[in-house]
Amino acid sequence: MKFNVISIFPEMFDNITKFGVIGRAFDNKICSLSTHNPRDFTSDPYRRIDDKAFGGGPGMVMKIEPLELALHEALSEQNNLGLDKPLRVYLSPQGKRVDQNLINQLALRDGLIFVCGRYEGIDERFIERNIDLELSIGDFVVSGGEMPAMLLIDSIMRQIPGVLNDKESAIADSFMNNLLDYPHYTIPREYDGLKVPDVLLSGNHKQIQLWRLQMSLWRTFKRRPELLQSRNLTKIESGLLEEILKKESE
Ligand code: 4FN
Repeated sequence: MKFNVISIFPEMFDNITKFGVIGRAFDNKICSLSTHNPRDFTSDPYRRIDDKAFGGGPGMVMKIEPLELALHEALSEQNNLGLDKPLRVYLSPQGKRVDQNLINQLALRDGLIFVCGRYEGIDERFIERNIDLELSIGDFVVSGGEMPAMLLIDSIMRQIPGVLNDKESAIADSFMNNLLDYPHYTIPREYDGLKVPDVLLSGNHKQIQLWRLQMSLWRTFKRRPELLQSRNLTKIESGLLEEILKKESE
């Protein structure tokens, strides 16, 4: 998988190639990333990539020309690698909200181009002419599209075969069922009077599995009920959920 990123702060992306499972995947050349700085494609002596907004108001807008030249460099690099028509993604608050389903779709592509905005955003004509998909990571203000892009790269890479080892994949698969995680515990068995639930010490694997599923269902129902909407519960699952809700109301 080849990532190209268009950003005026390309050094921010050095970090994600260095650490943890994602860093290892870059070392192993399973994925590669290159950046394209619009500032390198300015034609005026001040190297301006932004200017005042037409219509007035505070804040600056990123100019179309340096962005398009940076994009063309990204596209020709993808082309030289034999990847034609990479998906061009703009990270913005106007975009579609990202979820795991969308991440899985993106992980099927060979090449992705991310465009990161700064200031008040980018000239709308750039989006109209060049962008396939506008995506948002959530409804909160950020300073630029770089951190959202890095977050997506992390999440997408985890879904690419060979990035995680077998053990990591098994763990990752276990939370791919659209439910929140169950609670986790490790040693000591008792800490300042706080105990580990008895069932986890019982050695009864069937019981433990059911308890964990029940906790996952309960937490999801309580904290993120909308996640249960996307999927029908099995008979066992709805039984476990009913049981704990009944226990709770007693
Ligand atoms: N943000 C909001 C409303 C108005 C503006 C913003 C905002 C970075 C260039 C966009 C934000 C959120 C999720 C990119 C936010 C994202 C961005 C993202 C983003 C600088 C202009 C800006 C209603 C969401 C609070 C700044 C809401 N996912 N403007 O943050 O790029 O990807």
